[in-house]
Amino acid sequence: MAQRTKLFTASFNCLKNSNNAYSTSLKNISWWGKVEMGPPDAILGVTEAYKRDTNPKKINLGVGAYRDDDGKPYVLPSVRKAEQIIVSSALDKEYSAIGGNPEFCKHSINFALGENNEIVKNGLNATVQGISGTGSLRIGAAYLSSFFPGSRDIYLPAPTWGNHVPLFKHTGFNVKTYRYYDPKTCGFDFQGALEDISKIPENTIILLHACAHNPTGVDPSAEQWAEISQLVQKKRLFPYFDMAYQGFGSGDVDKDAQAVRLFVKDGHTLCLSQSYAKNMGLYGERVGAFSLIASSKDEAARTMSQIKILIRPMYSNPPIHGARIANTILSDPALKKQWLVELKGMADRIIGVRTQLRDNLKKEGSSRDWAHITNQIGMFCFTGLTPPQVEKLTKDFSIYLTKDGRISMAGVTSKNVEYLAHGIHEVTK
Ligand code: CBA
Repeated sequence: MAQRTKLFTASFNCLKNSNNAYSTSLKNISWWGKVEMGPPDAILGVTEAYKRDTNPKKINLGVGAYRDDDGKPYVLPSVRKAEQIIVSSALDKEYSAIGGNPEFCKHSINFALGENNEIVKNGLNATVQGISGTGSLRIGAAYLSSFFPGSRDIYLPAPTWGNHVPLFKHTGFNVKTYRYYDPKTCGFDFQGALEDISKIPENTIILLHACAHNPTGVDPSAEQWAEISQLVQKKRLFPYFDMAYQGFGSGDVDKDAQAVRLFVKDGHTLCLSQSYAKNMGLYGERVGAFSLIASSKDEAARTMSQIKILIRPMYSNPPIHGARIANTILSDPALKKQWLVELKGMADRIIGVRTQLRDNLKKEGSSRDWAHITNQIGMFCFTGLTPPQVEKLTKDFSIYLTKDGRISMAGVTSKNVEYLAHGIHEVTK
């Protein structure tokens, strides 16, 4: 022991005495010298730039996060109520199960498929709590990457939410696209989509936005969904639905779930990722769910076991608080009713500012056709602004949006809409 202490003191003194040499040699060991500076995130990087801007008139229309008409983040009263219920129950802080809160999972899949659906009744779903929409998509991607018996290609709509691409690439998929948006009409390219989907090789995964497509705000009609469902079935493709905006598209949670419910009714087995970030305003709580609809109860059970095996080394088990909030709302009929009214209120405010933006552009004297502002739905408007116009809007007016010309309508208010319309007109006239 004495010998070891002596040795330690000697080497410590040696280090102290040669402090310069020590730090020089450390400087020479550069493990990360070849790591390049990465670009800021295309969406969240916009918020960072906005925060640095000192212009009092600045507007952040980058990230899809709801604001009230004063431009303030909005915590739903139903969420506040649920939190009070949770606090007064003095629940423990034990770990959740690997698959999360089972009650929440059951309510979540019923919320997507409708109460009393045949899938849950017959035990055909494997549902786990995920870390909001992104984490739930990631669980699905990891599962498909390990177990999907078909191709390693995945087809995404063009364009799609920017994060879909790295998310699927990181899990080993080759990302390909099918036509979705027609810039000429600022609407859904139905013929283009059908043509491209019909060329996708069999046994391939296709990603579909369930409602309120991001970034375009353009959804297929009920009739178009029916045709897409038939084609996907005929081509033996595997559908993966991303439903991050249930209730935010139309204000009606059942209407927004129509595509997923139709596919289930048509007999597809599928994957579904859900997020409660937008519809419950639980952004930072990270509440979501991943479901796989299997073809038998036994298949669902085996699938579930493998999903849990994938989750365990990723993050062990999900956080408890946000799922408790969502579960409290979804399981209490009175609170759920209140929440649905508040959700419709958010959707309606966005629909209202779409009209205000269009009217103000007209007032500014813009001769462009801005019909798509009111035709598109959900949180976003795909304005058609070009990257140089976006840059000018940011530079001259401190209006922040993503380079593709997408604006988050959730950040537009009755107070800033005039200024926004003025800026848009100035850069597009
Ligand atoms: N899918 C789609 C289609 C989305 O638009 C988003 C969020 C998510 C993930 C999944 P979360 O993990 O927060 O539940 O959402 N997209 C954004 O609203 C934003 O939250 C957006 O501005 O595009 C983001 O993370 O980029």
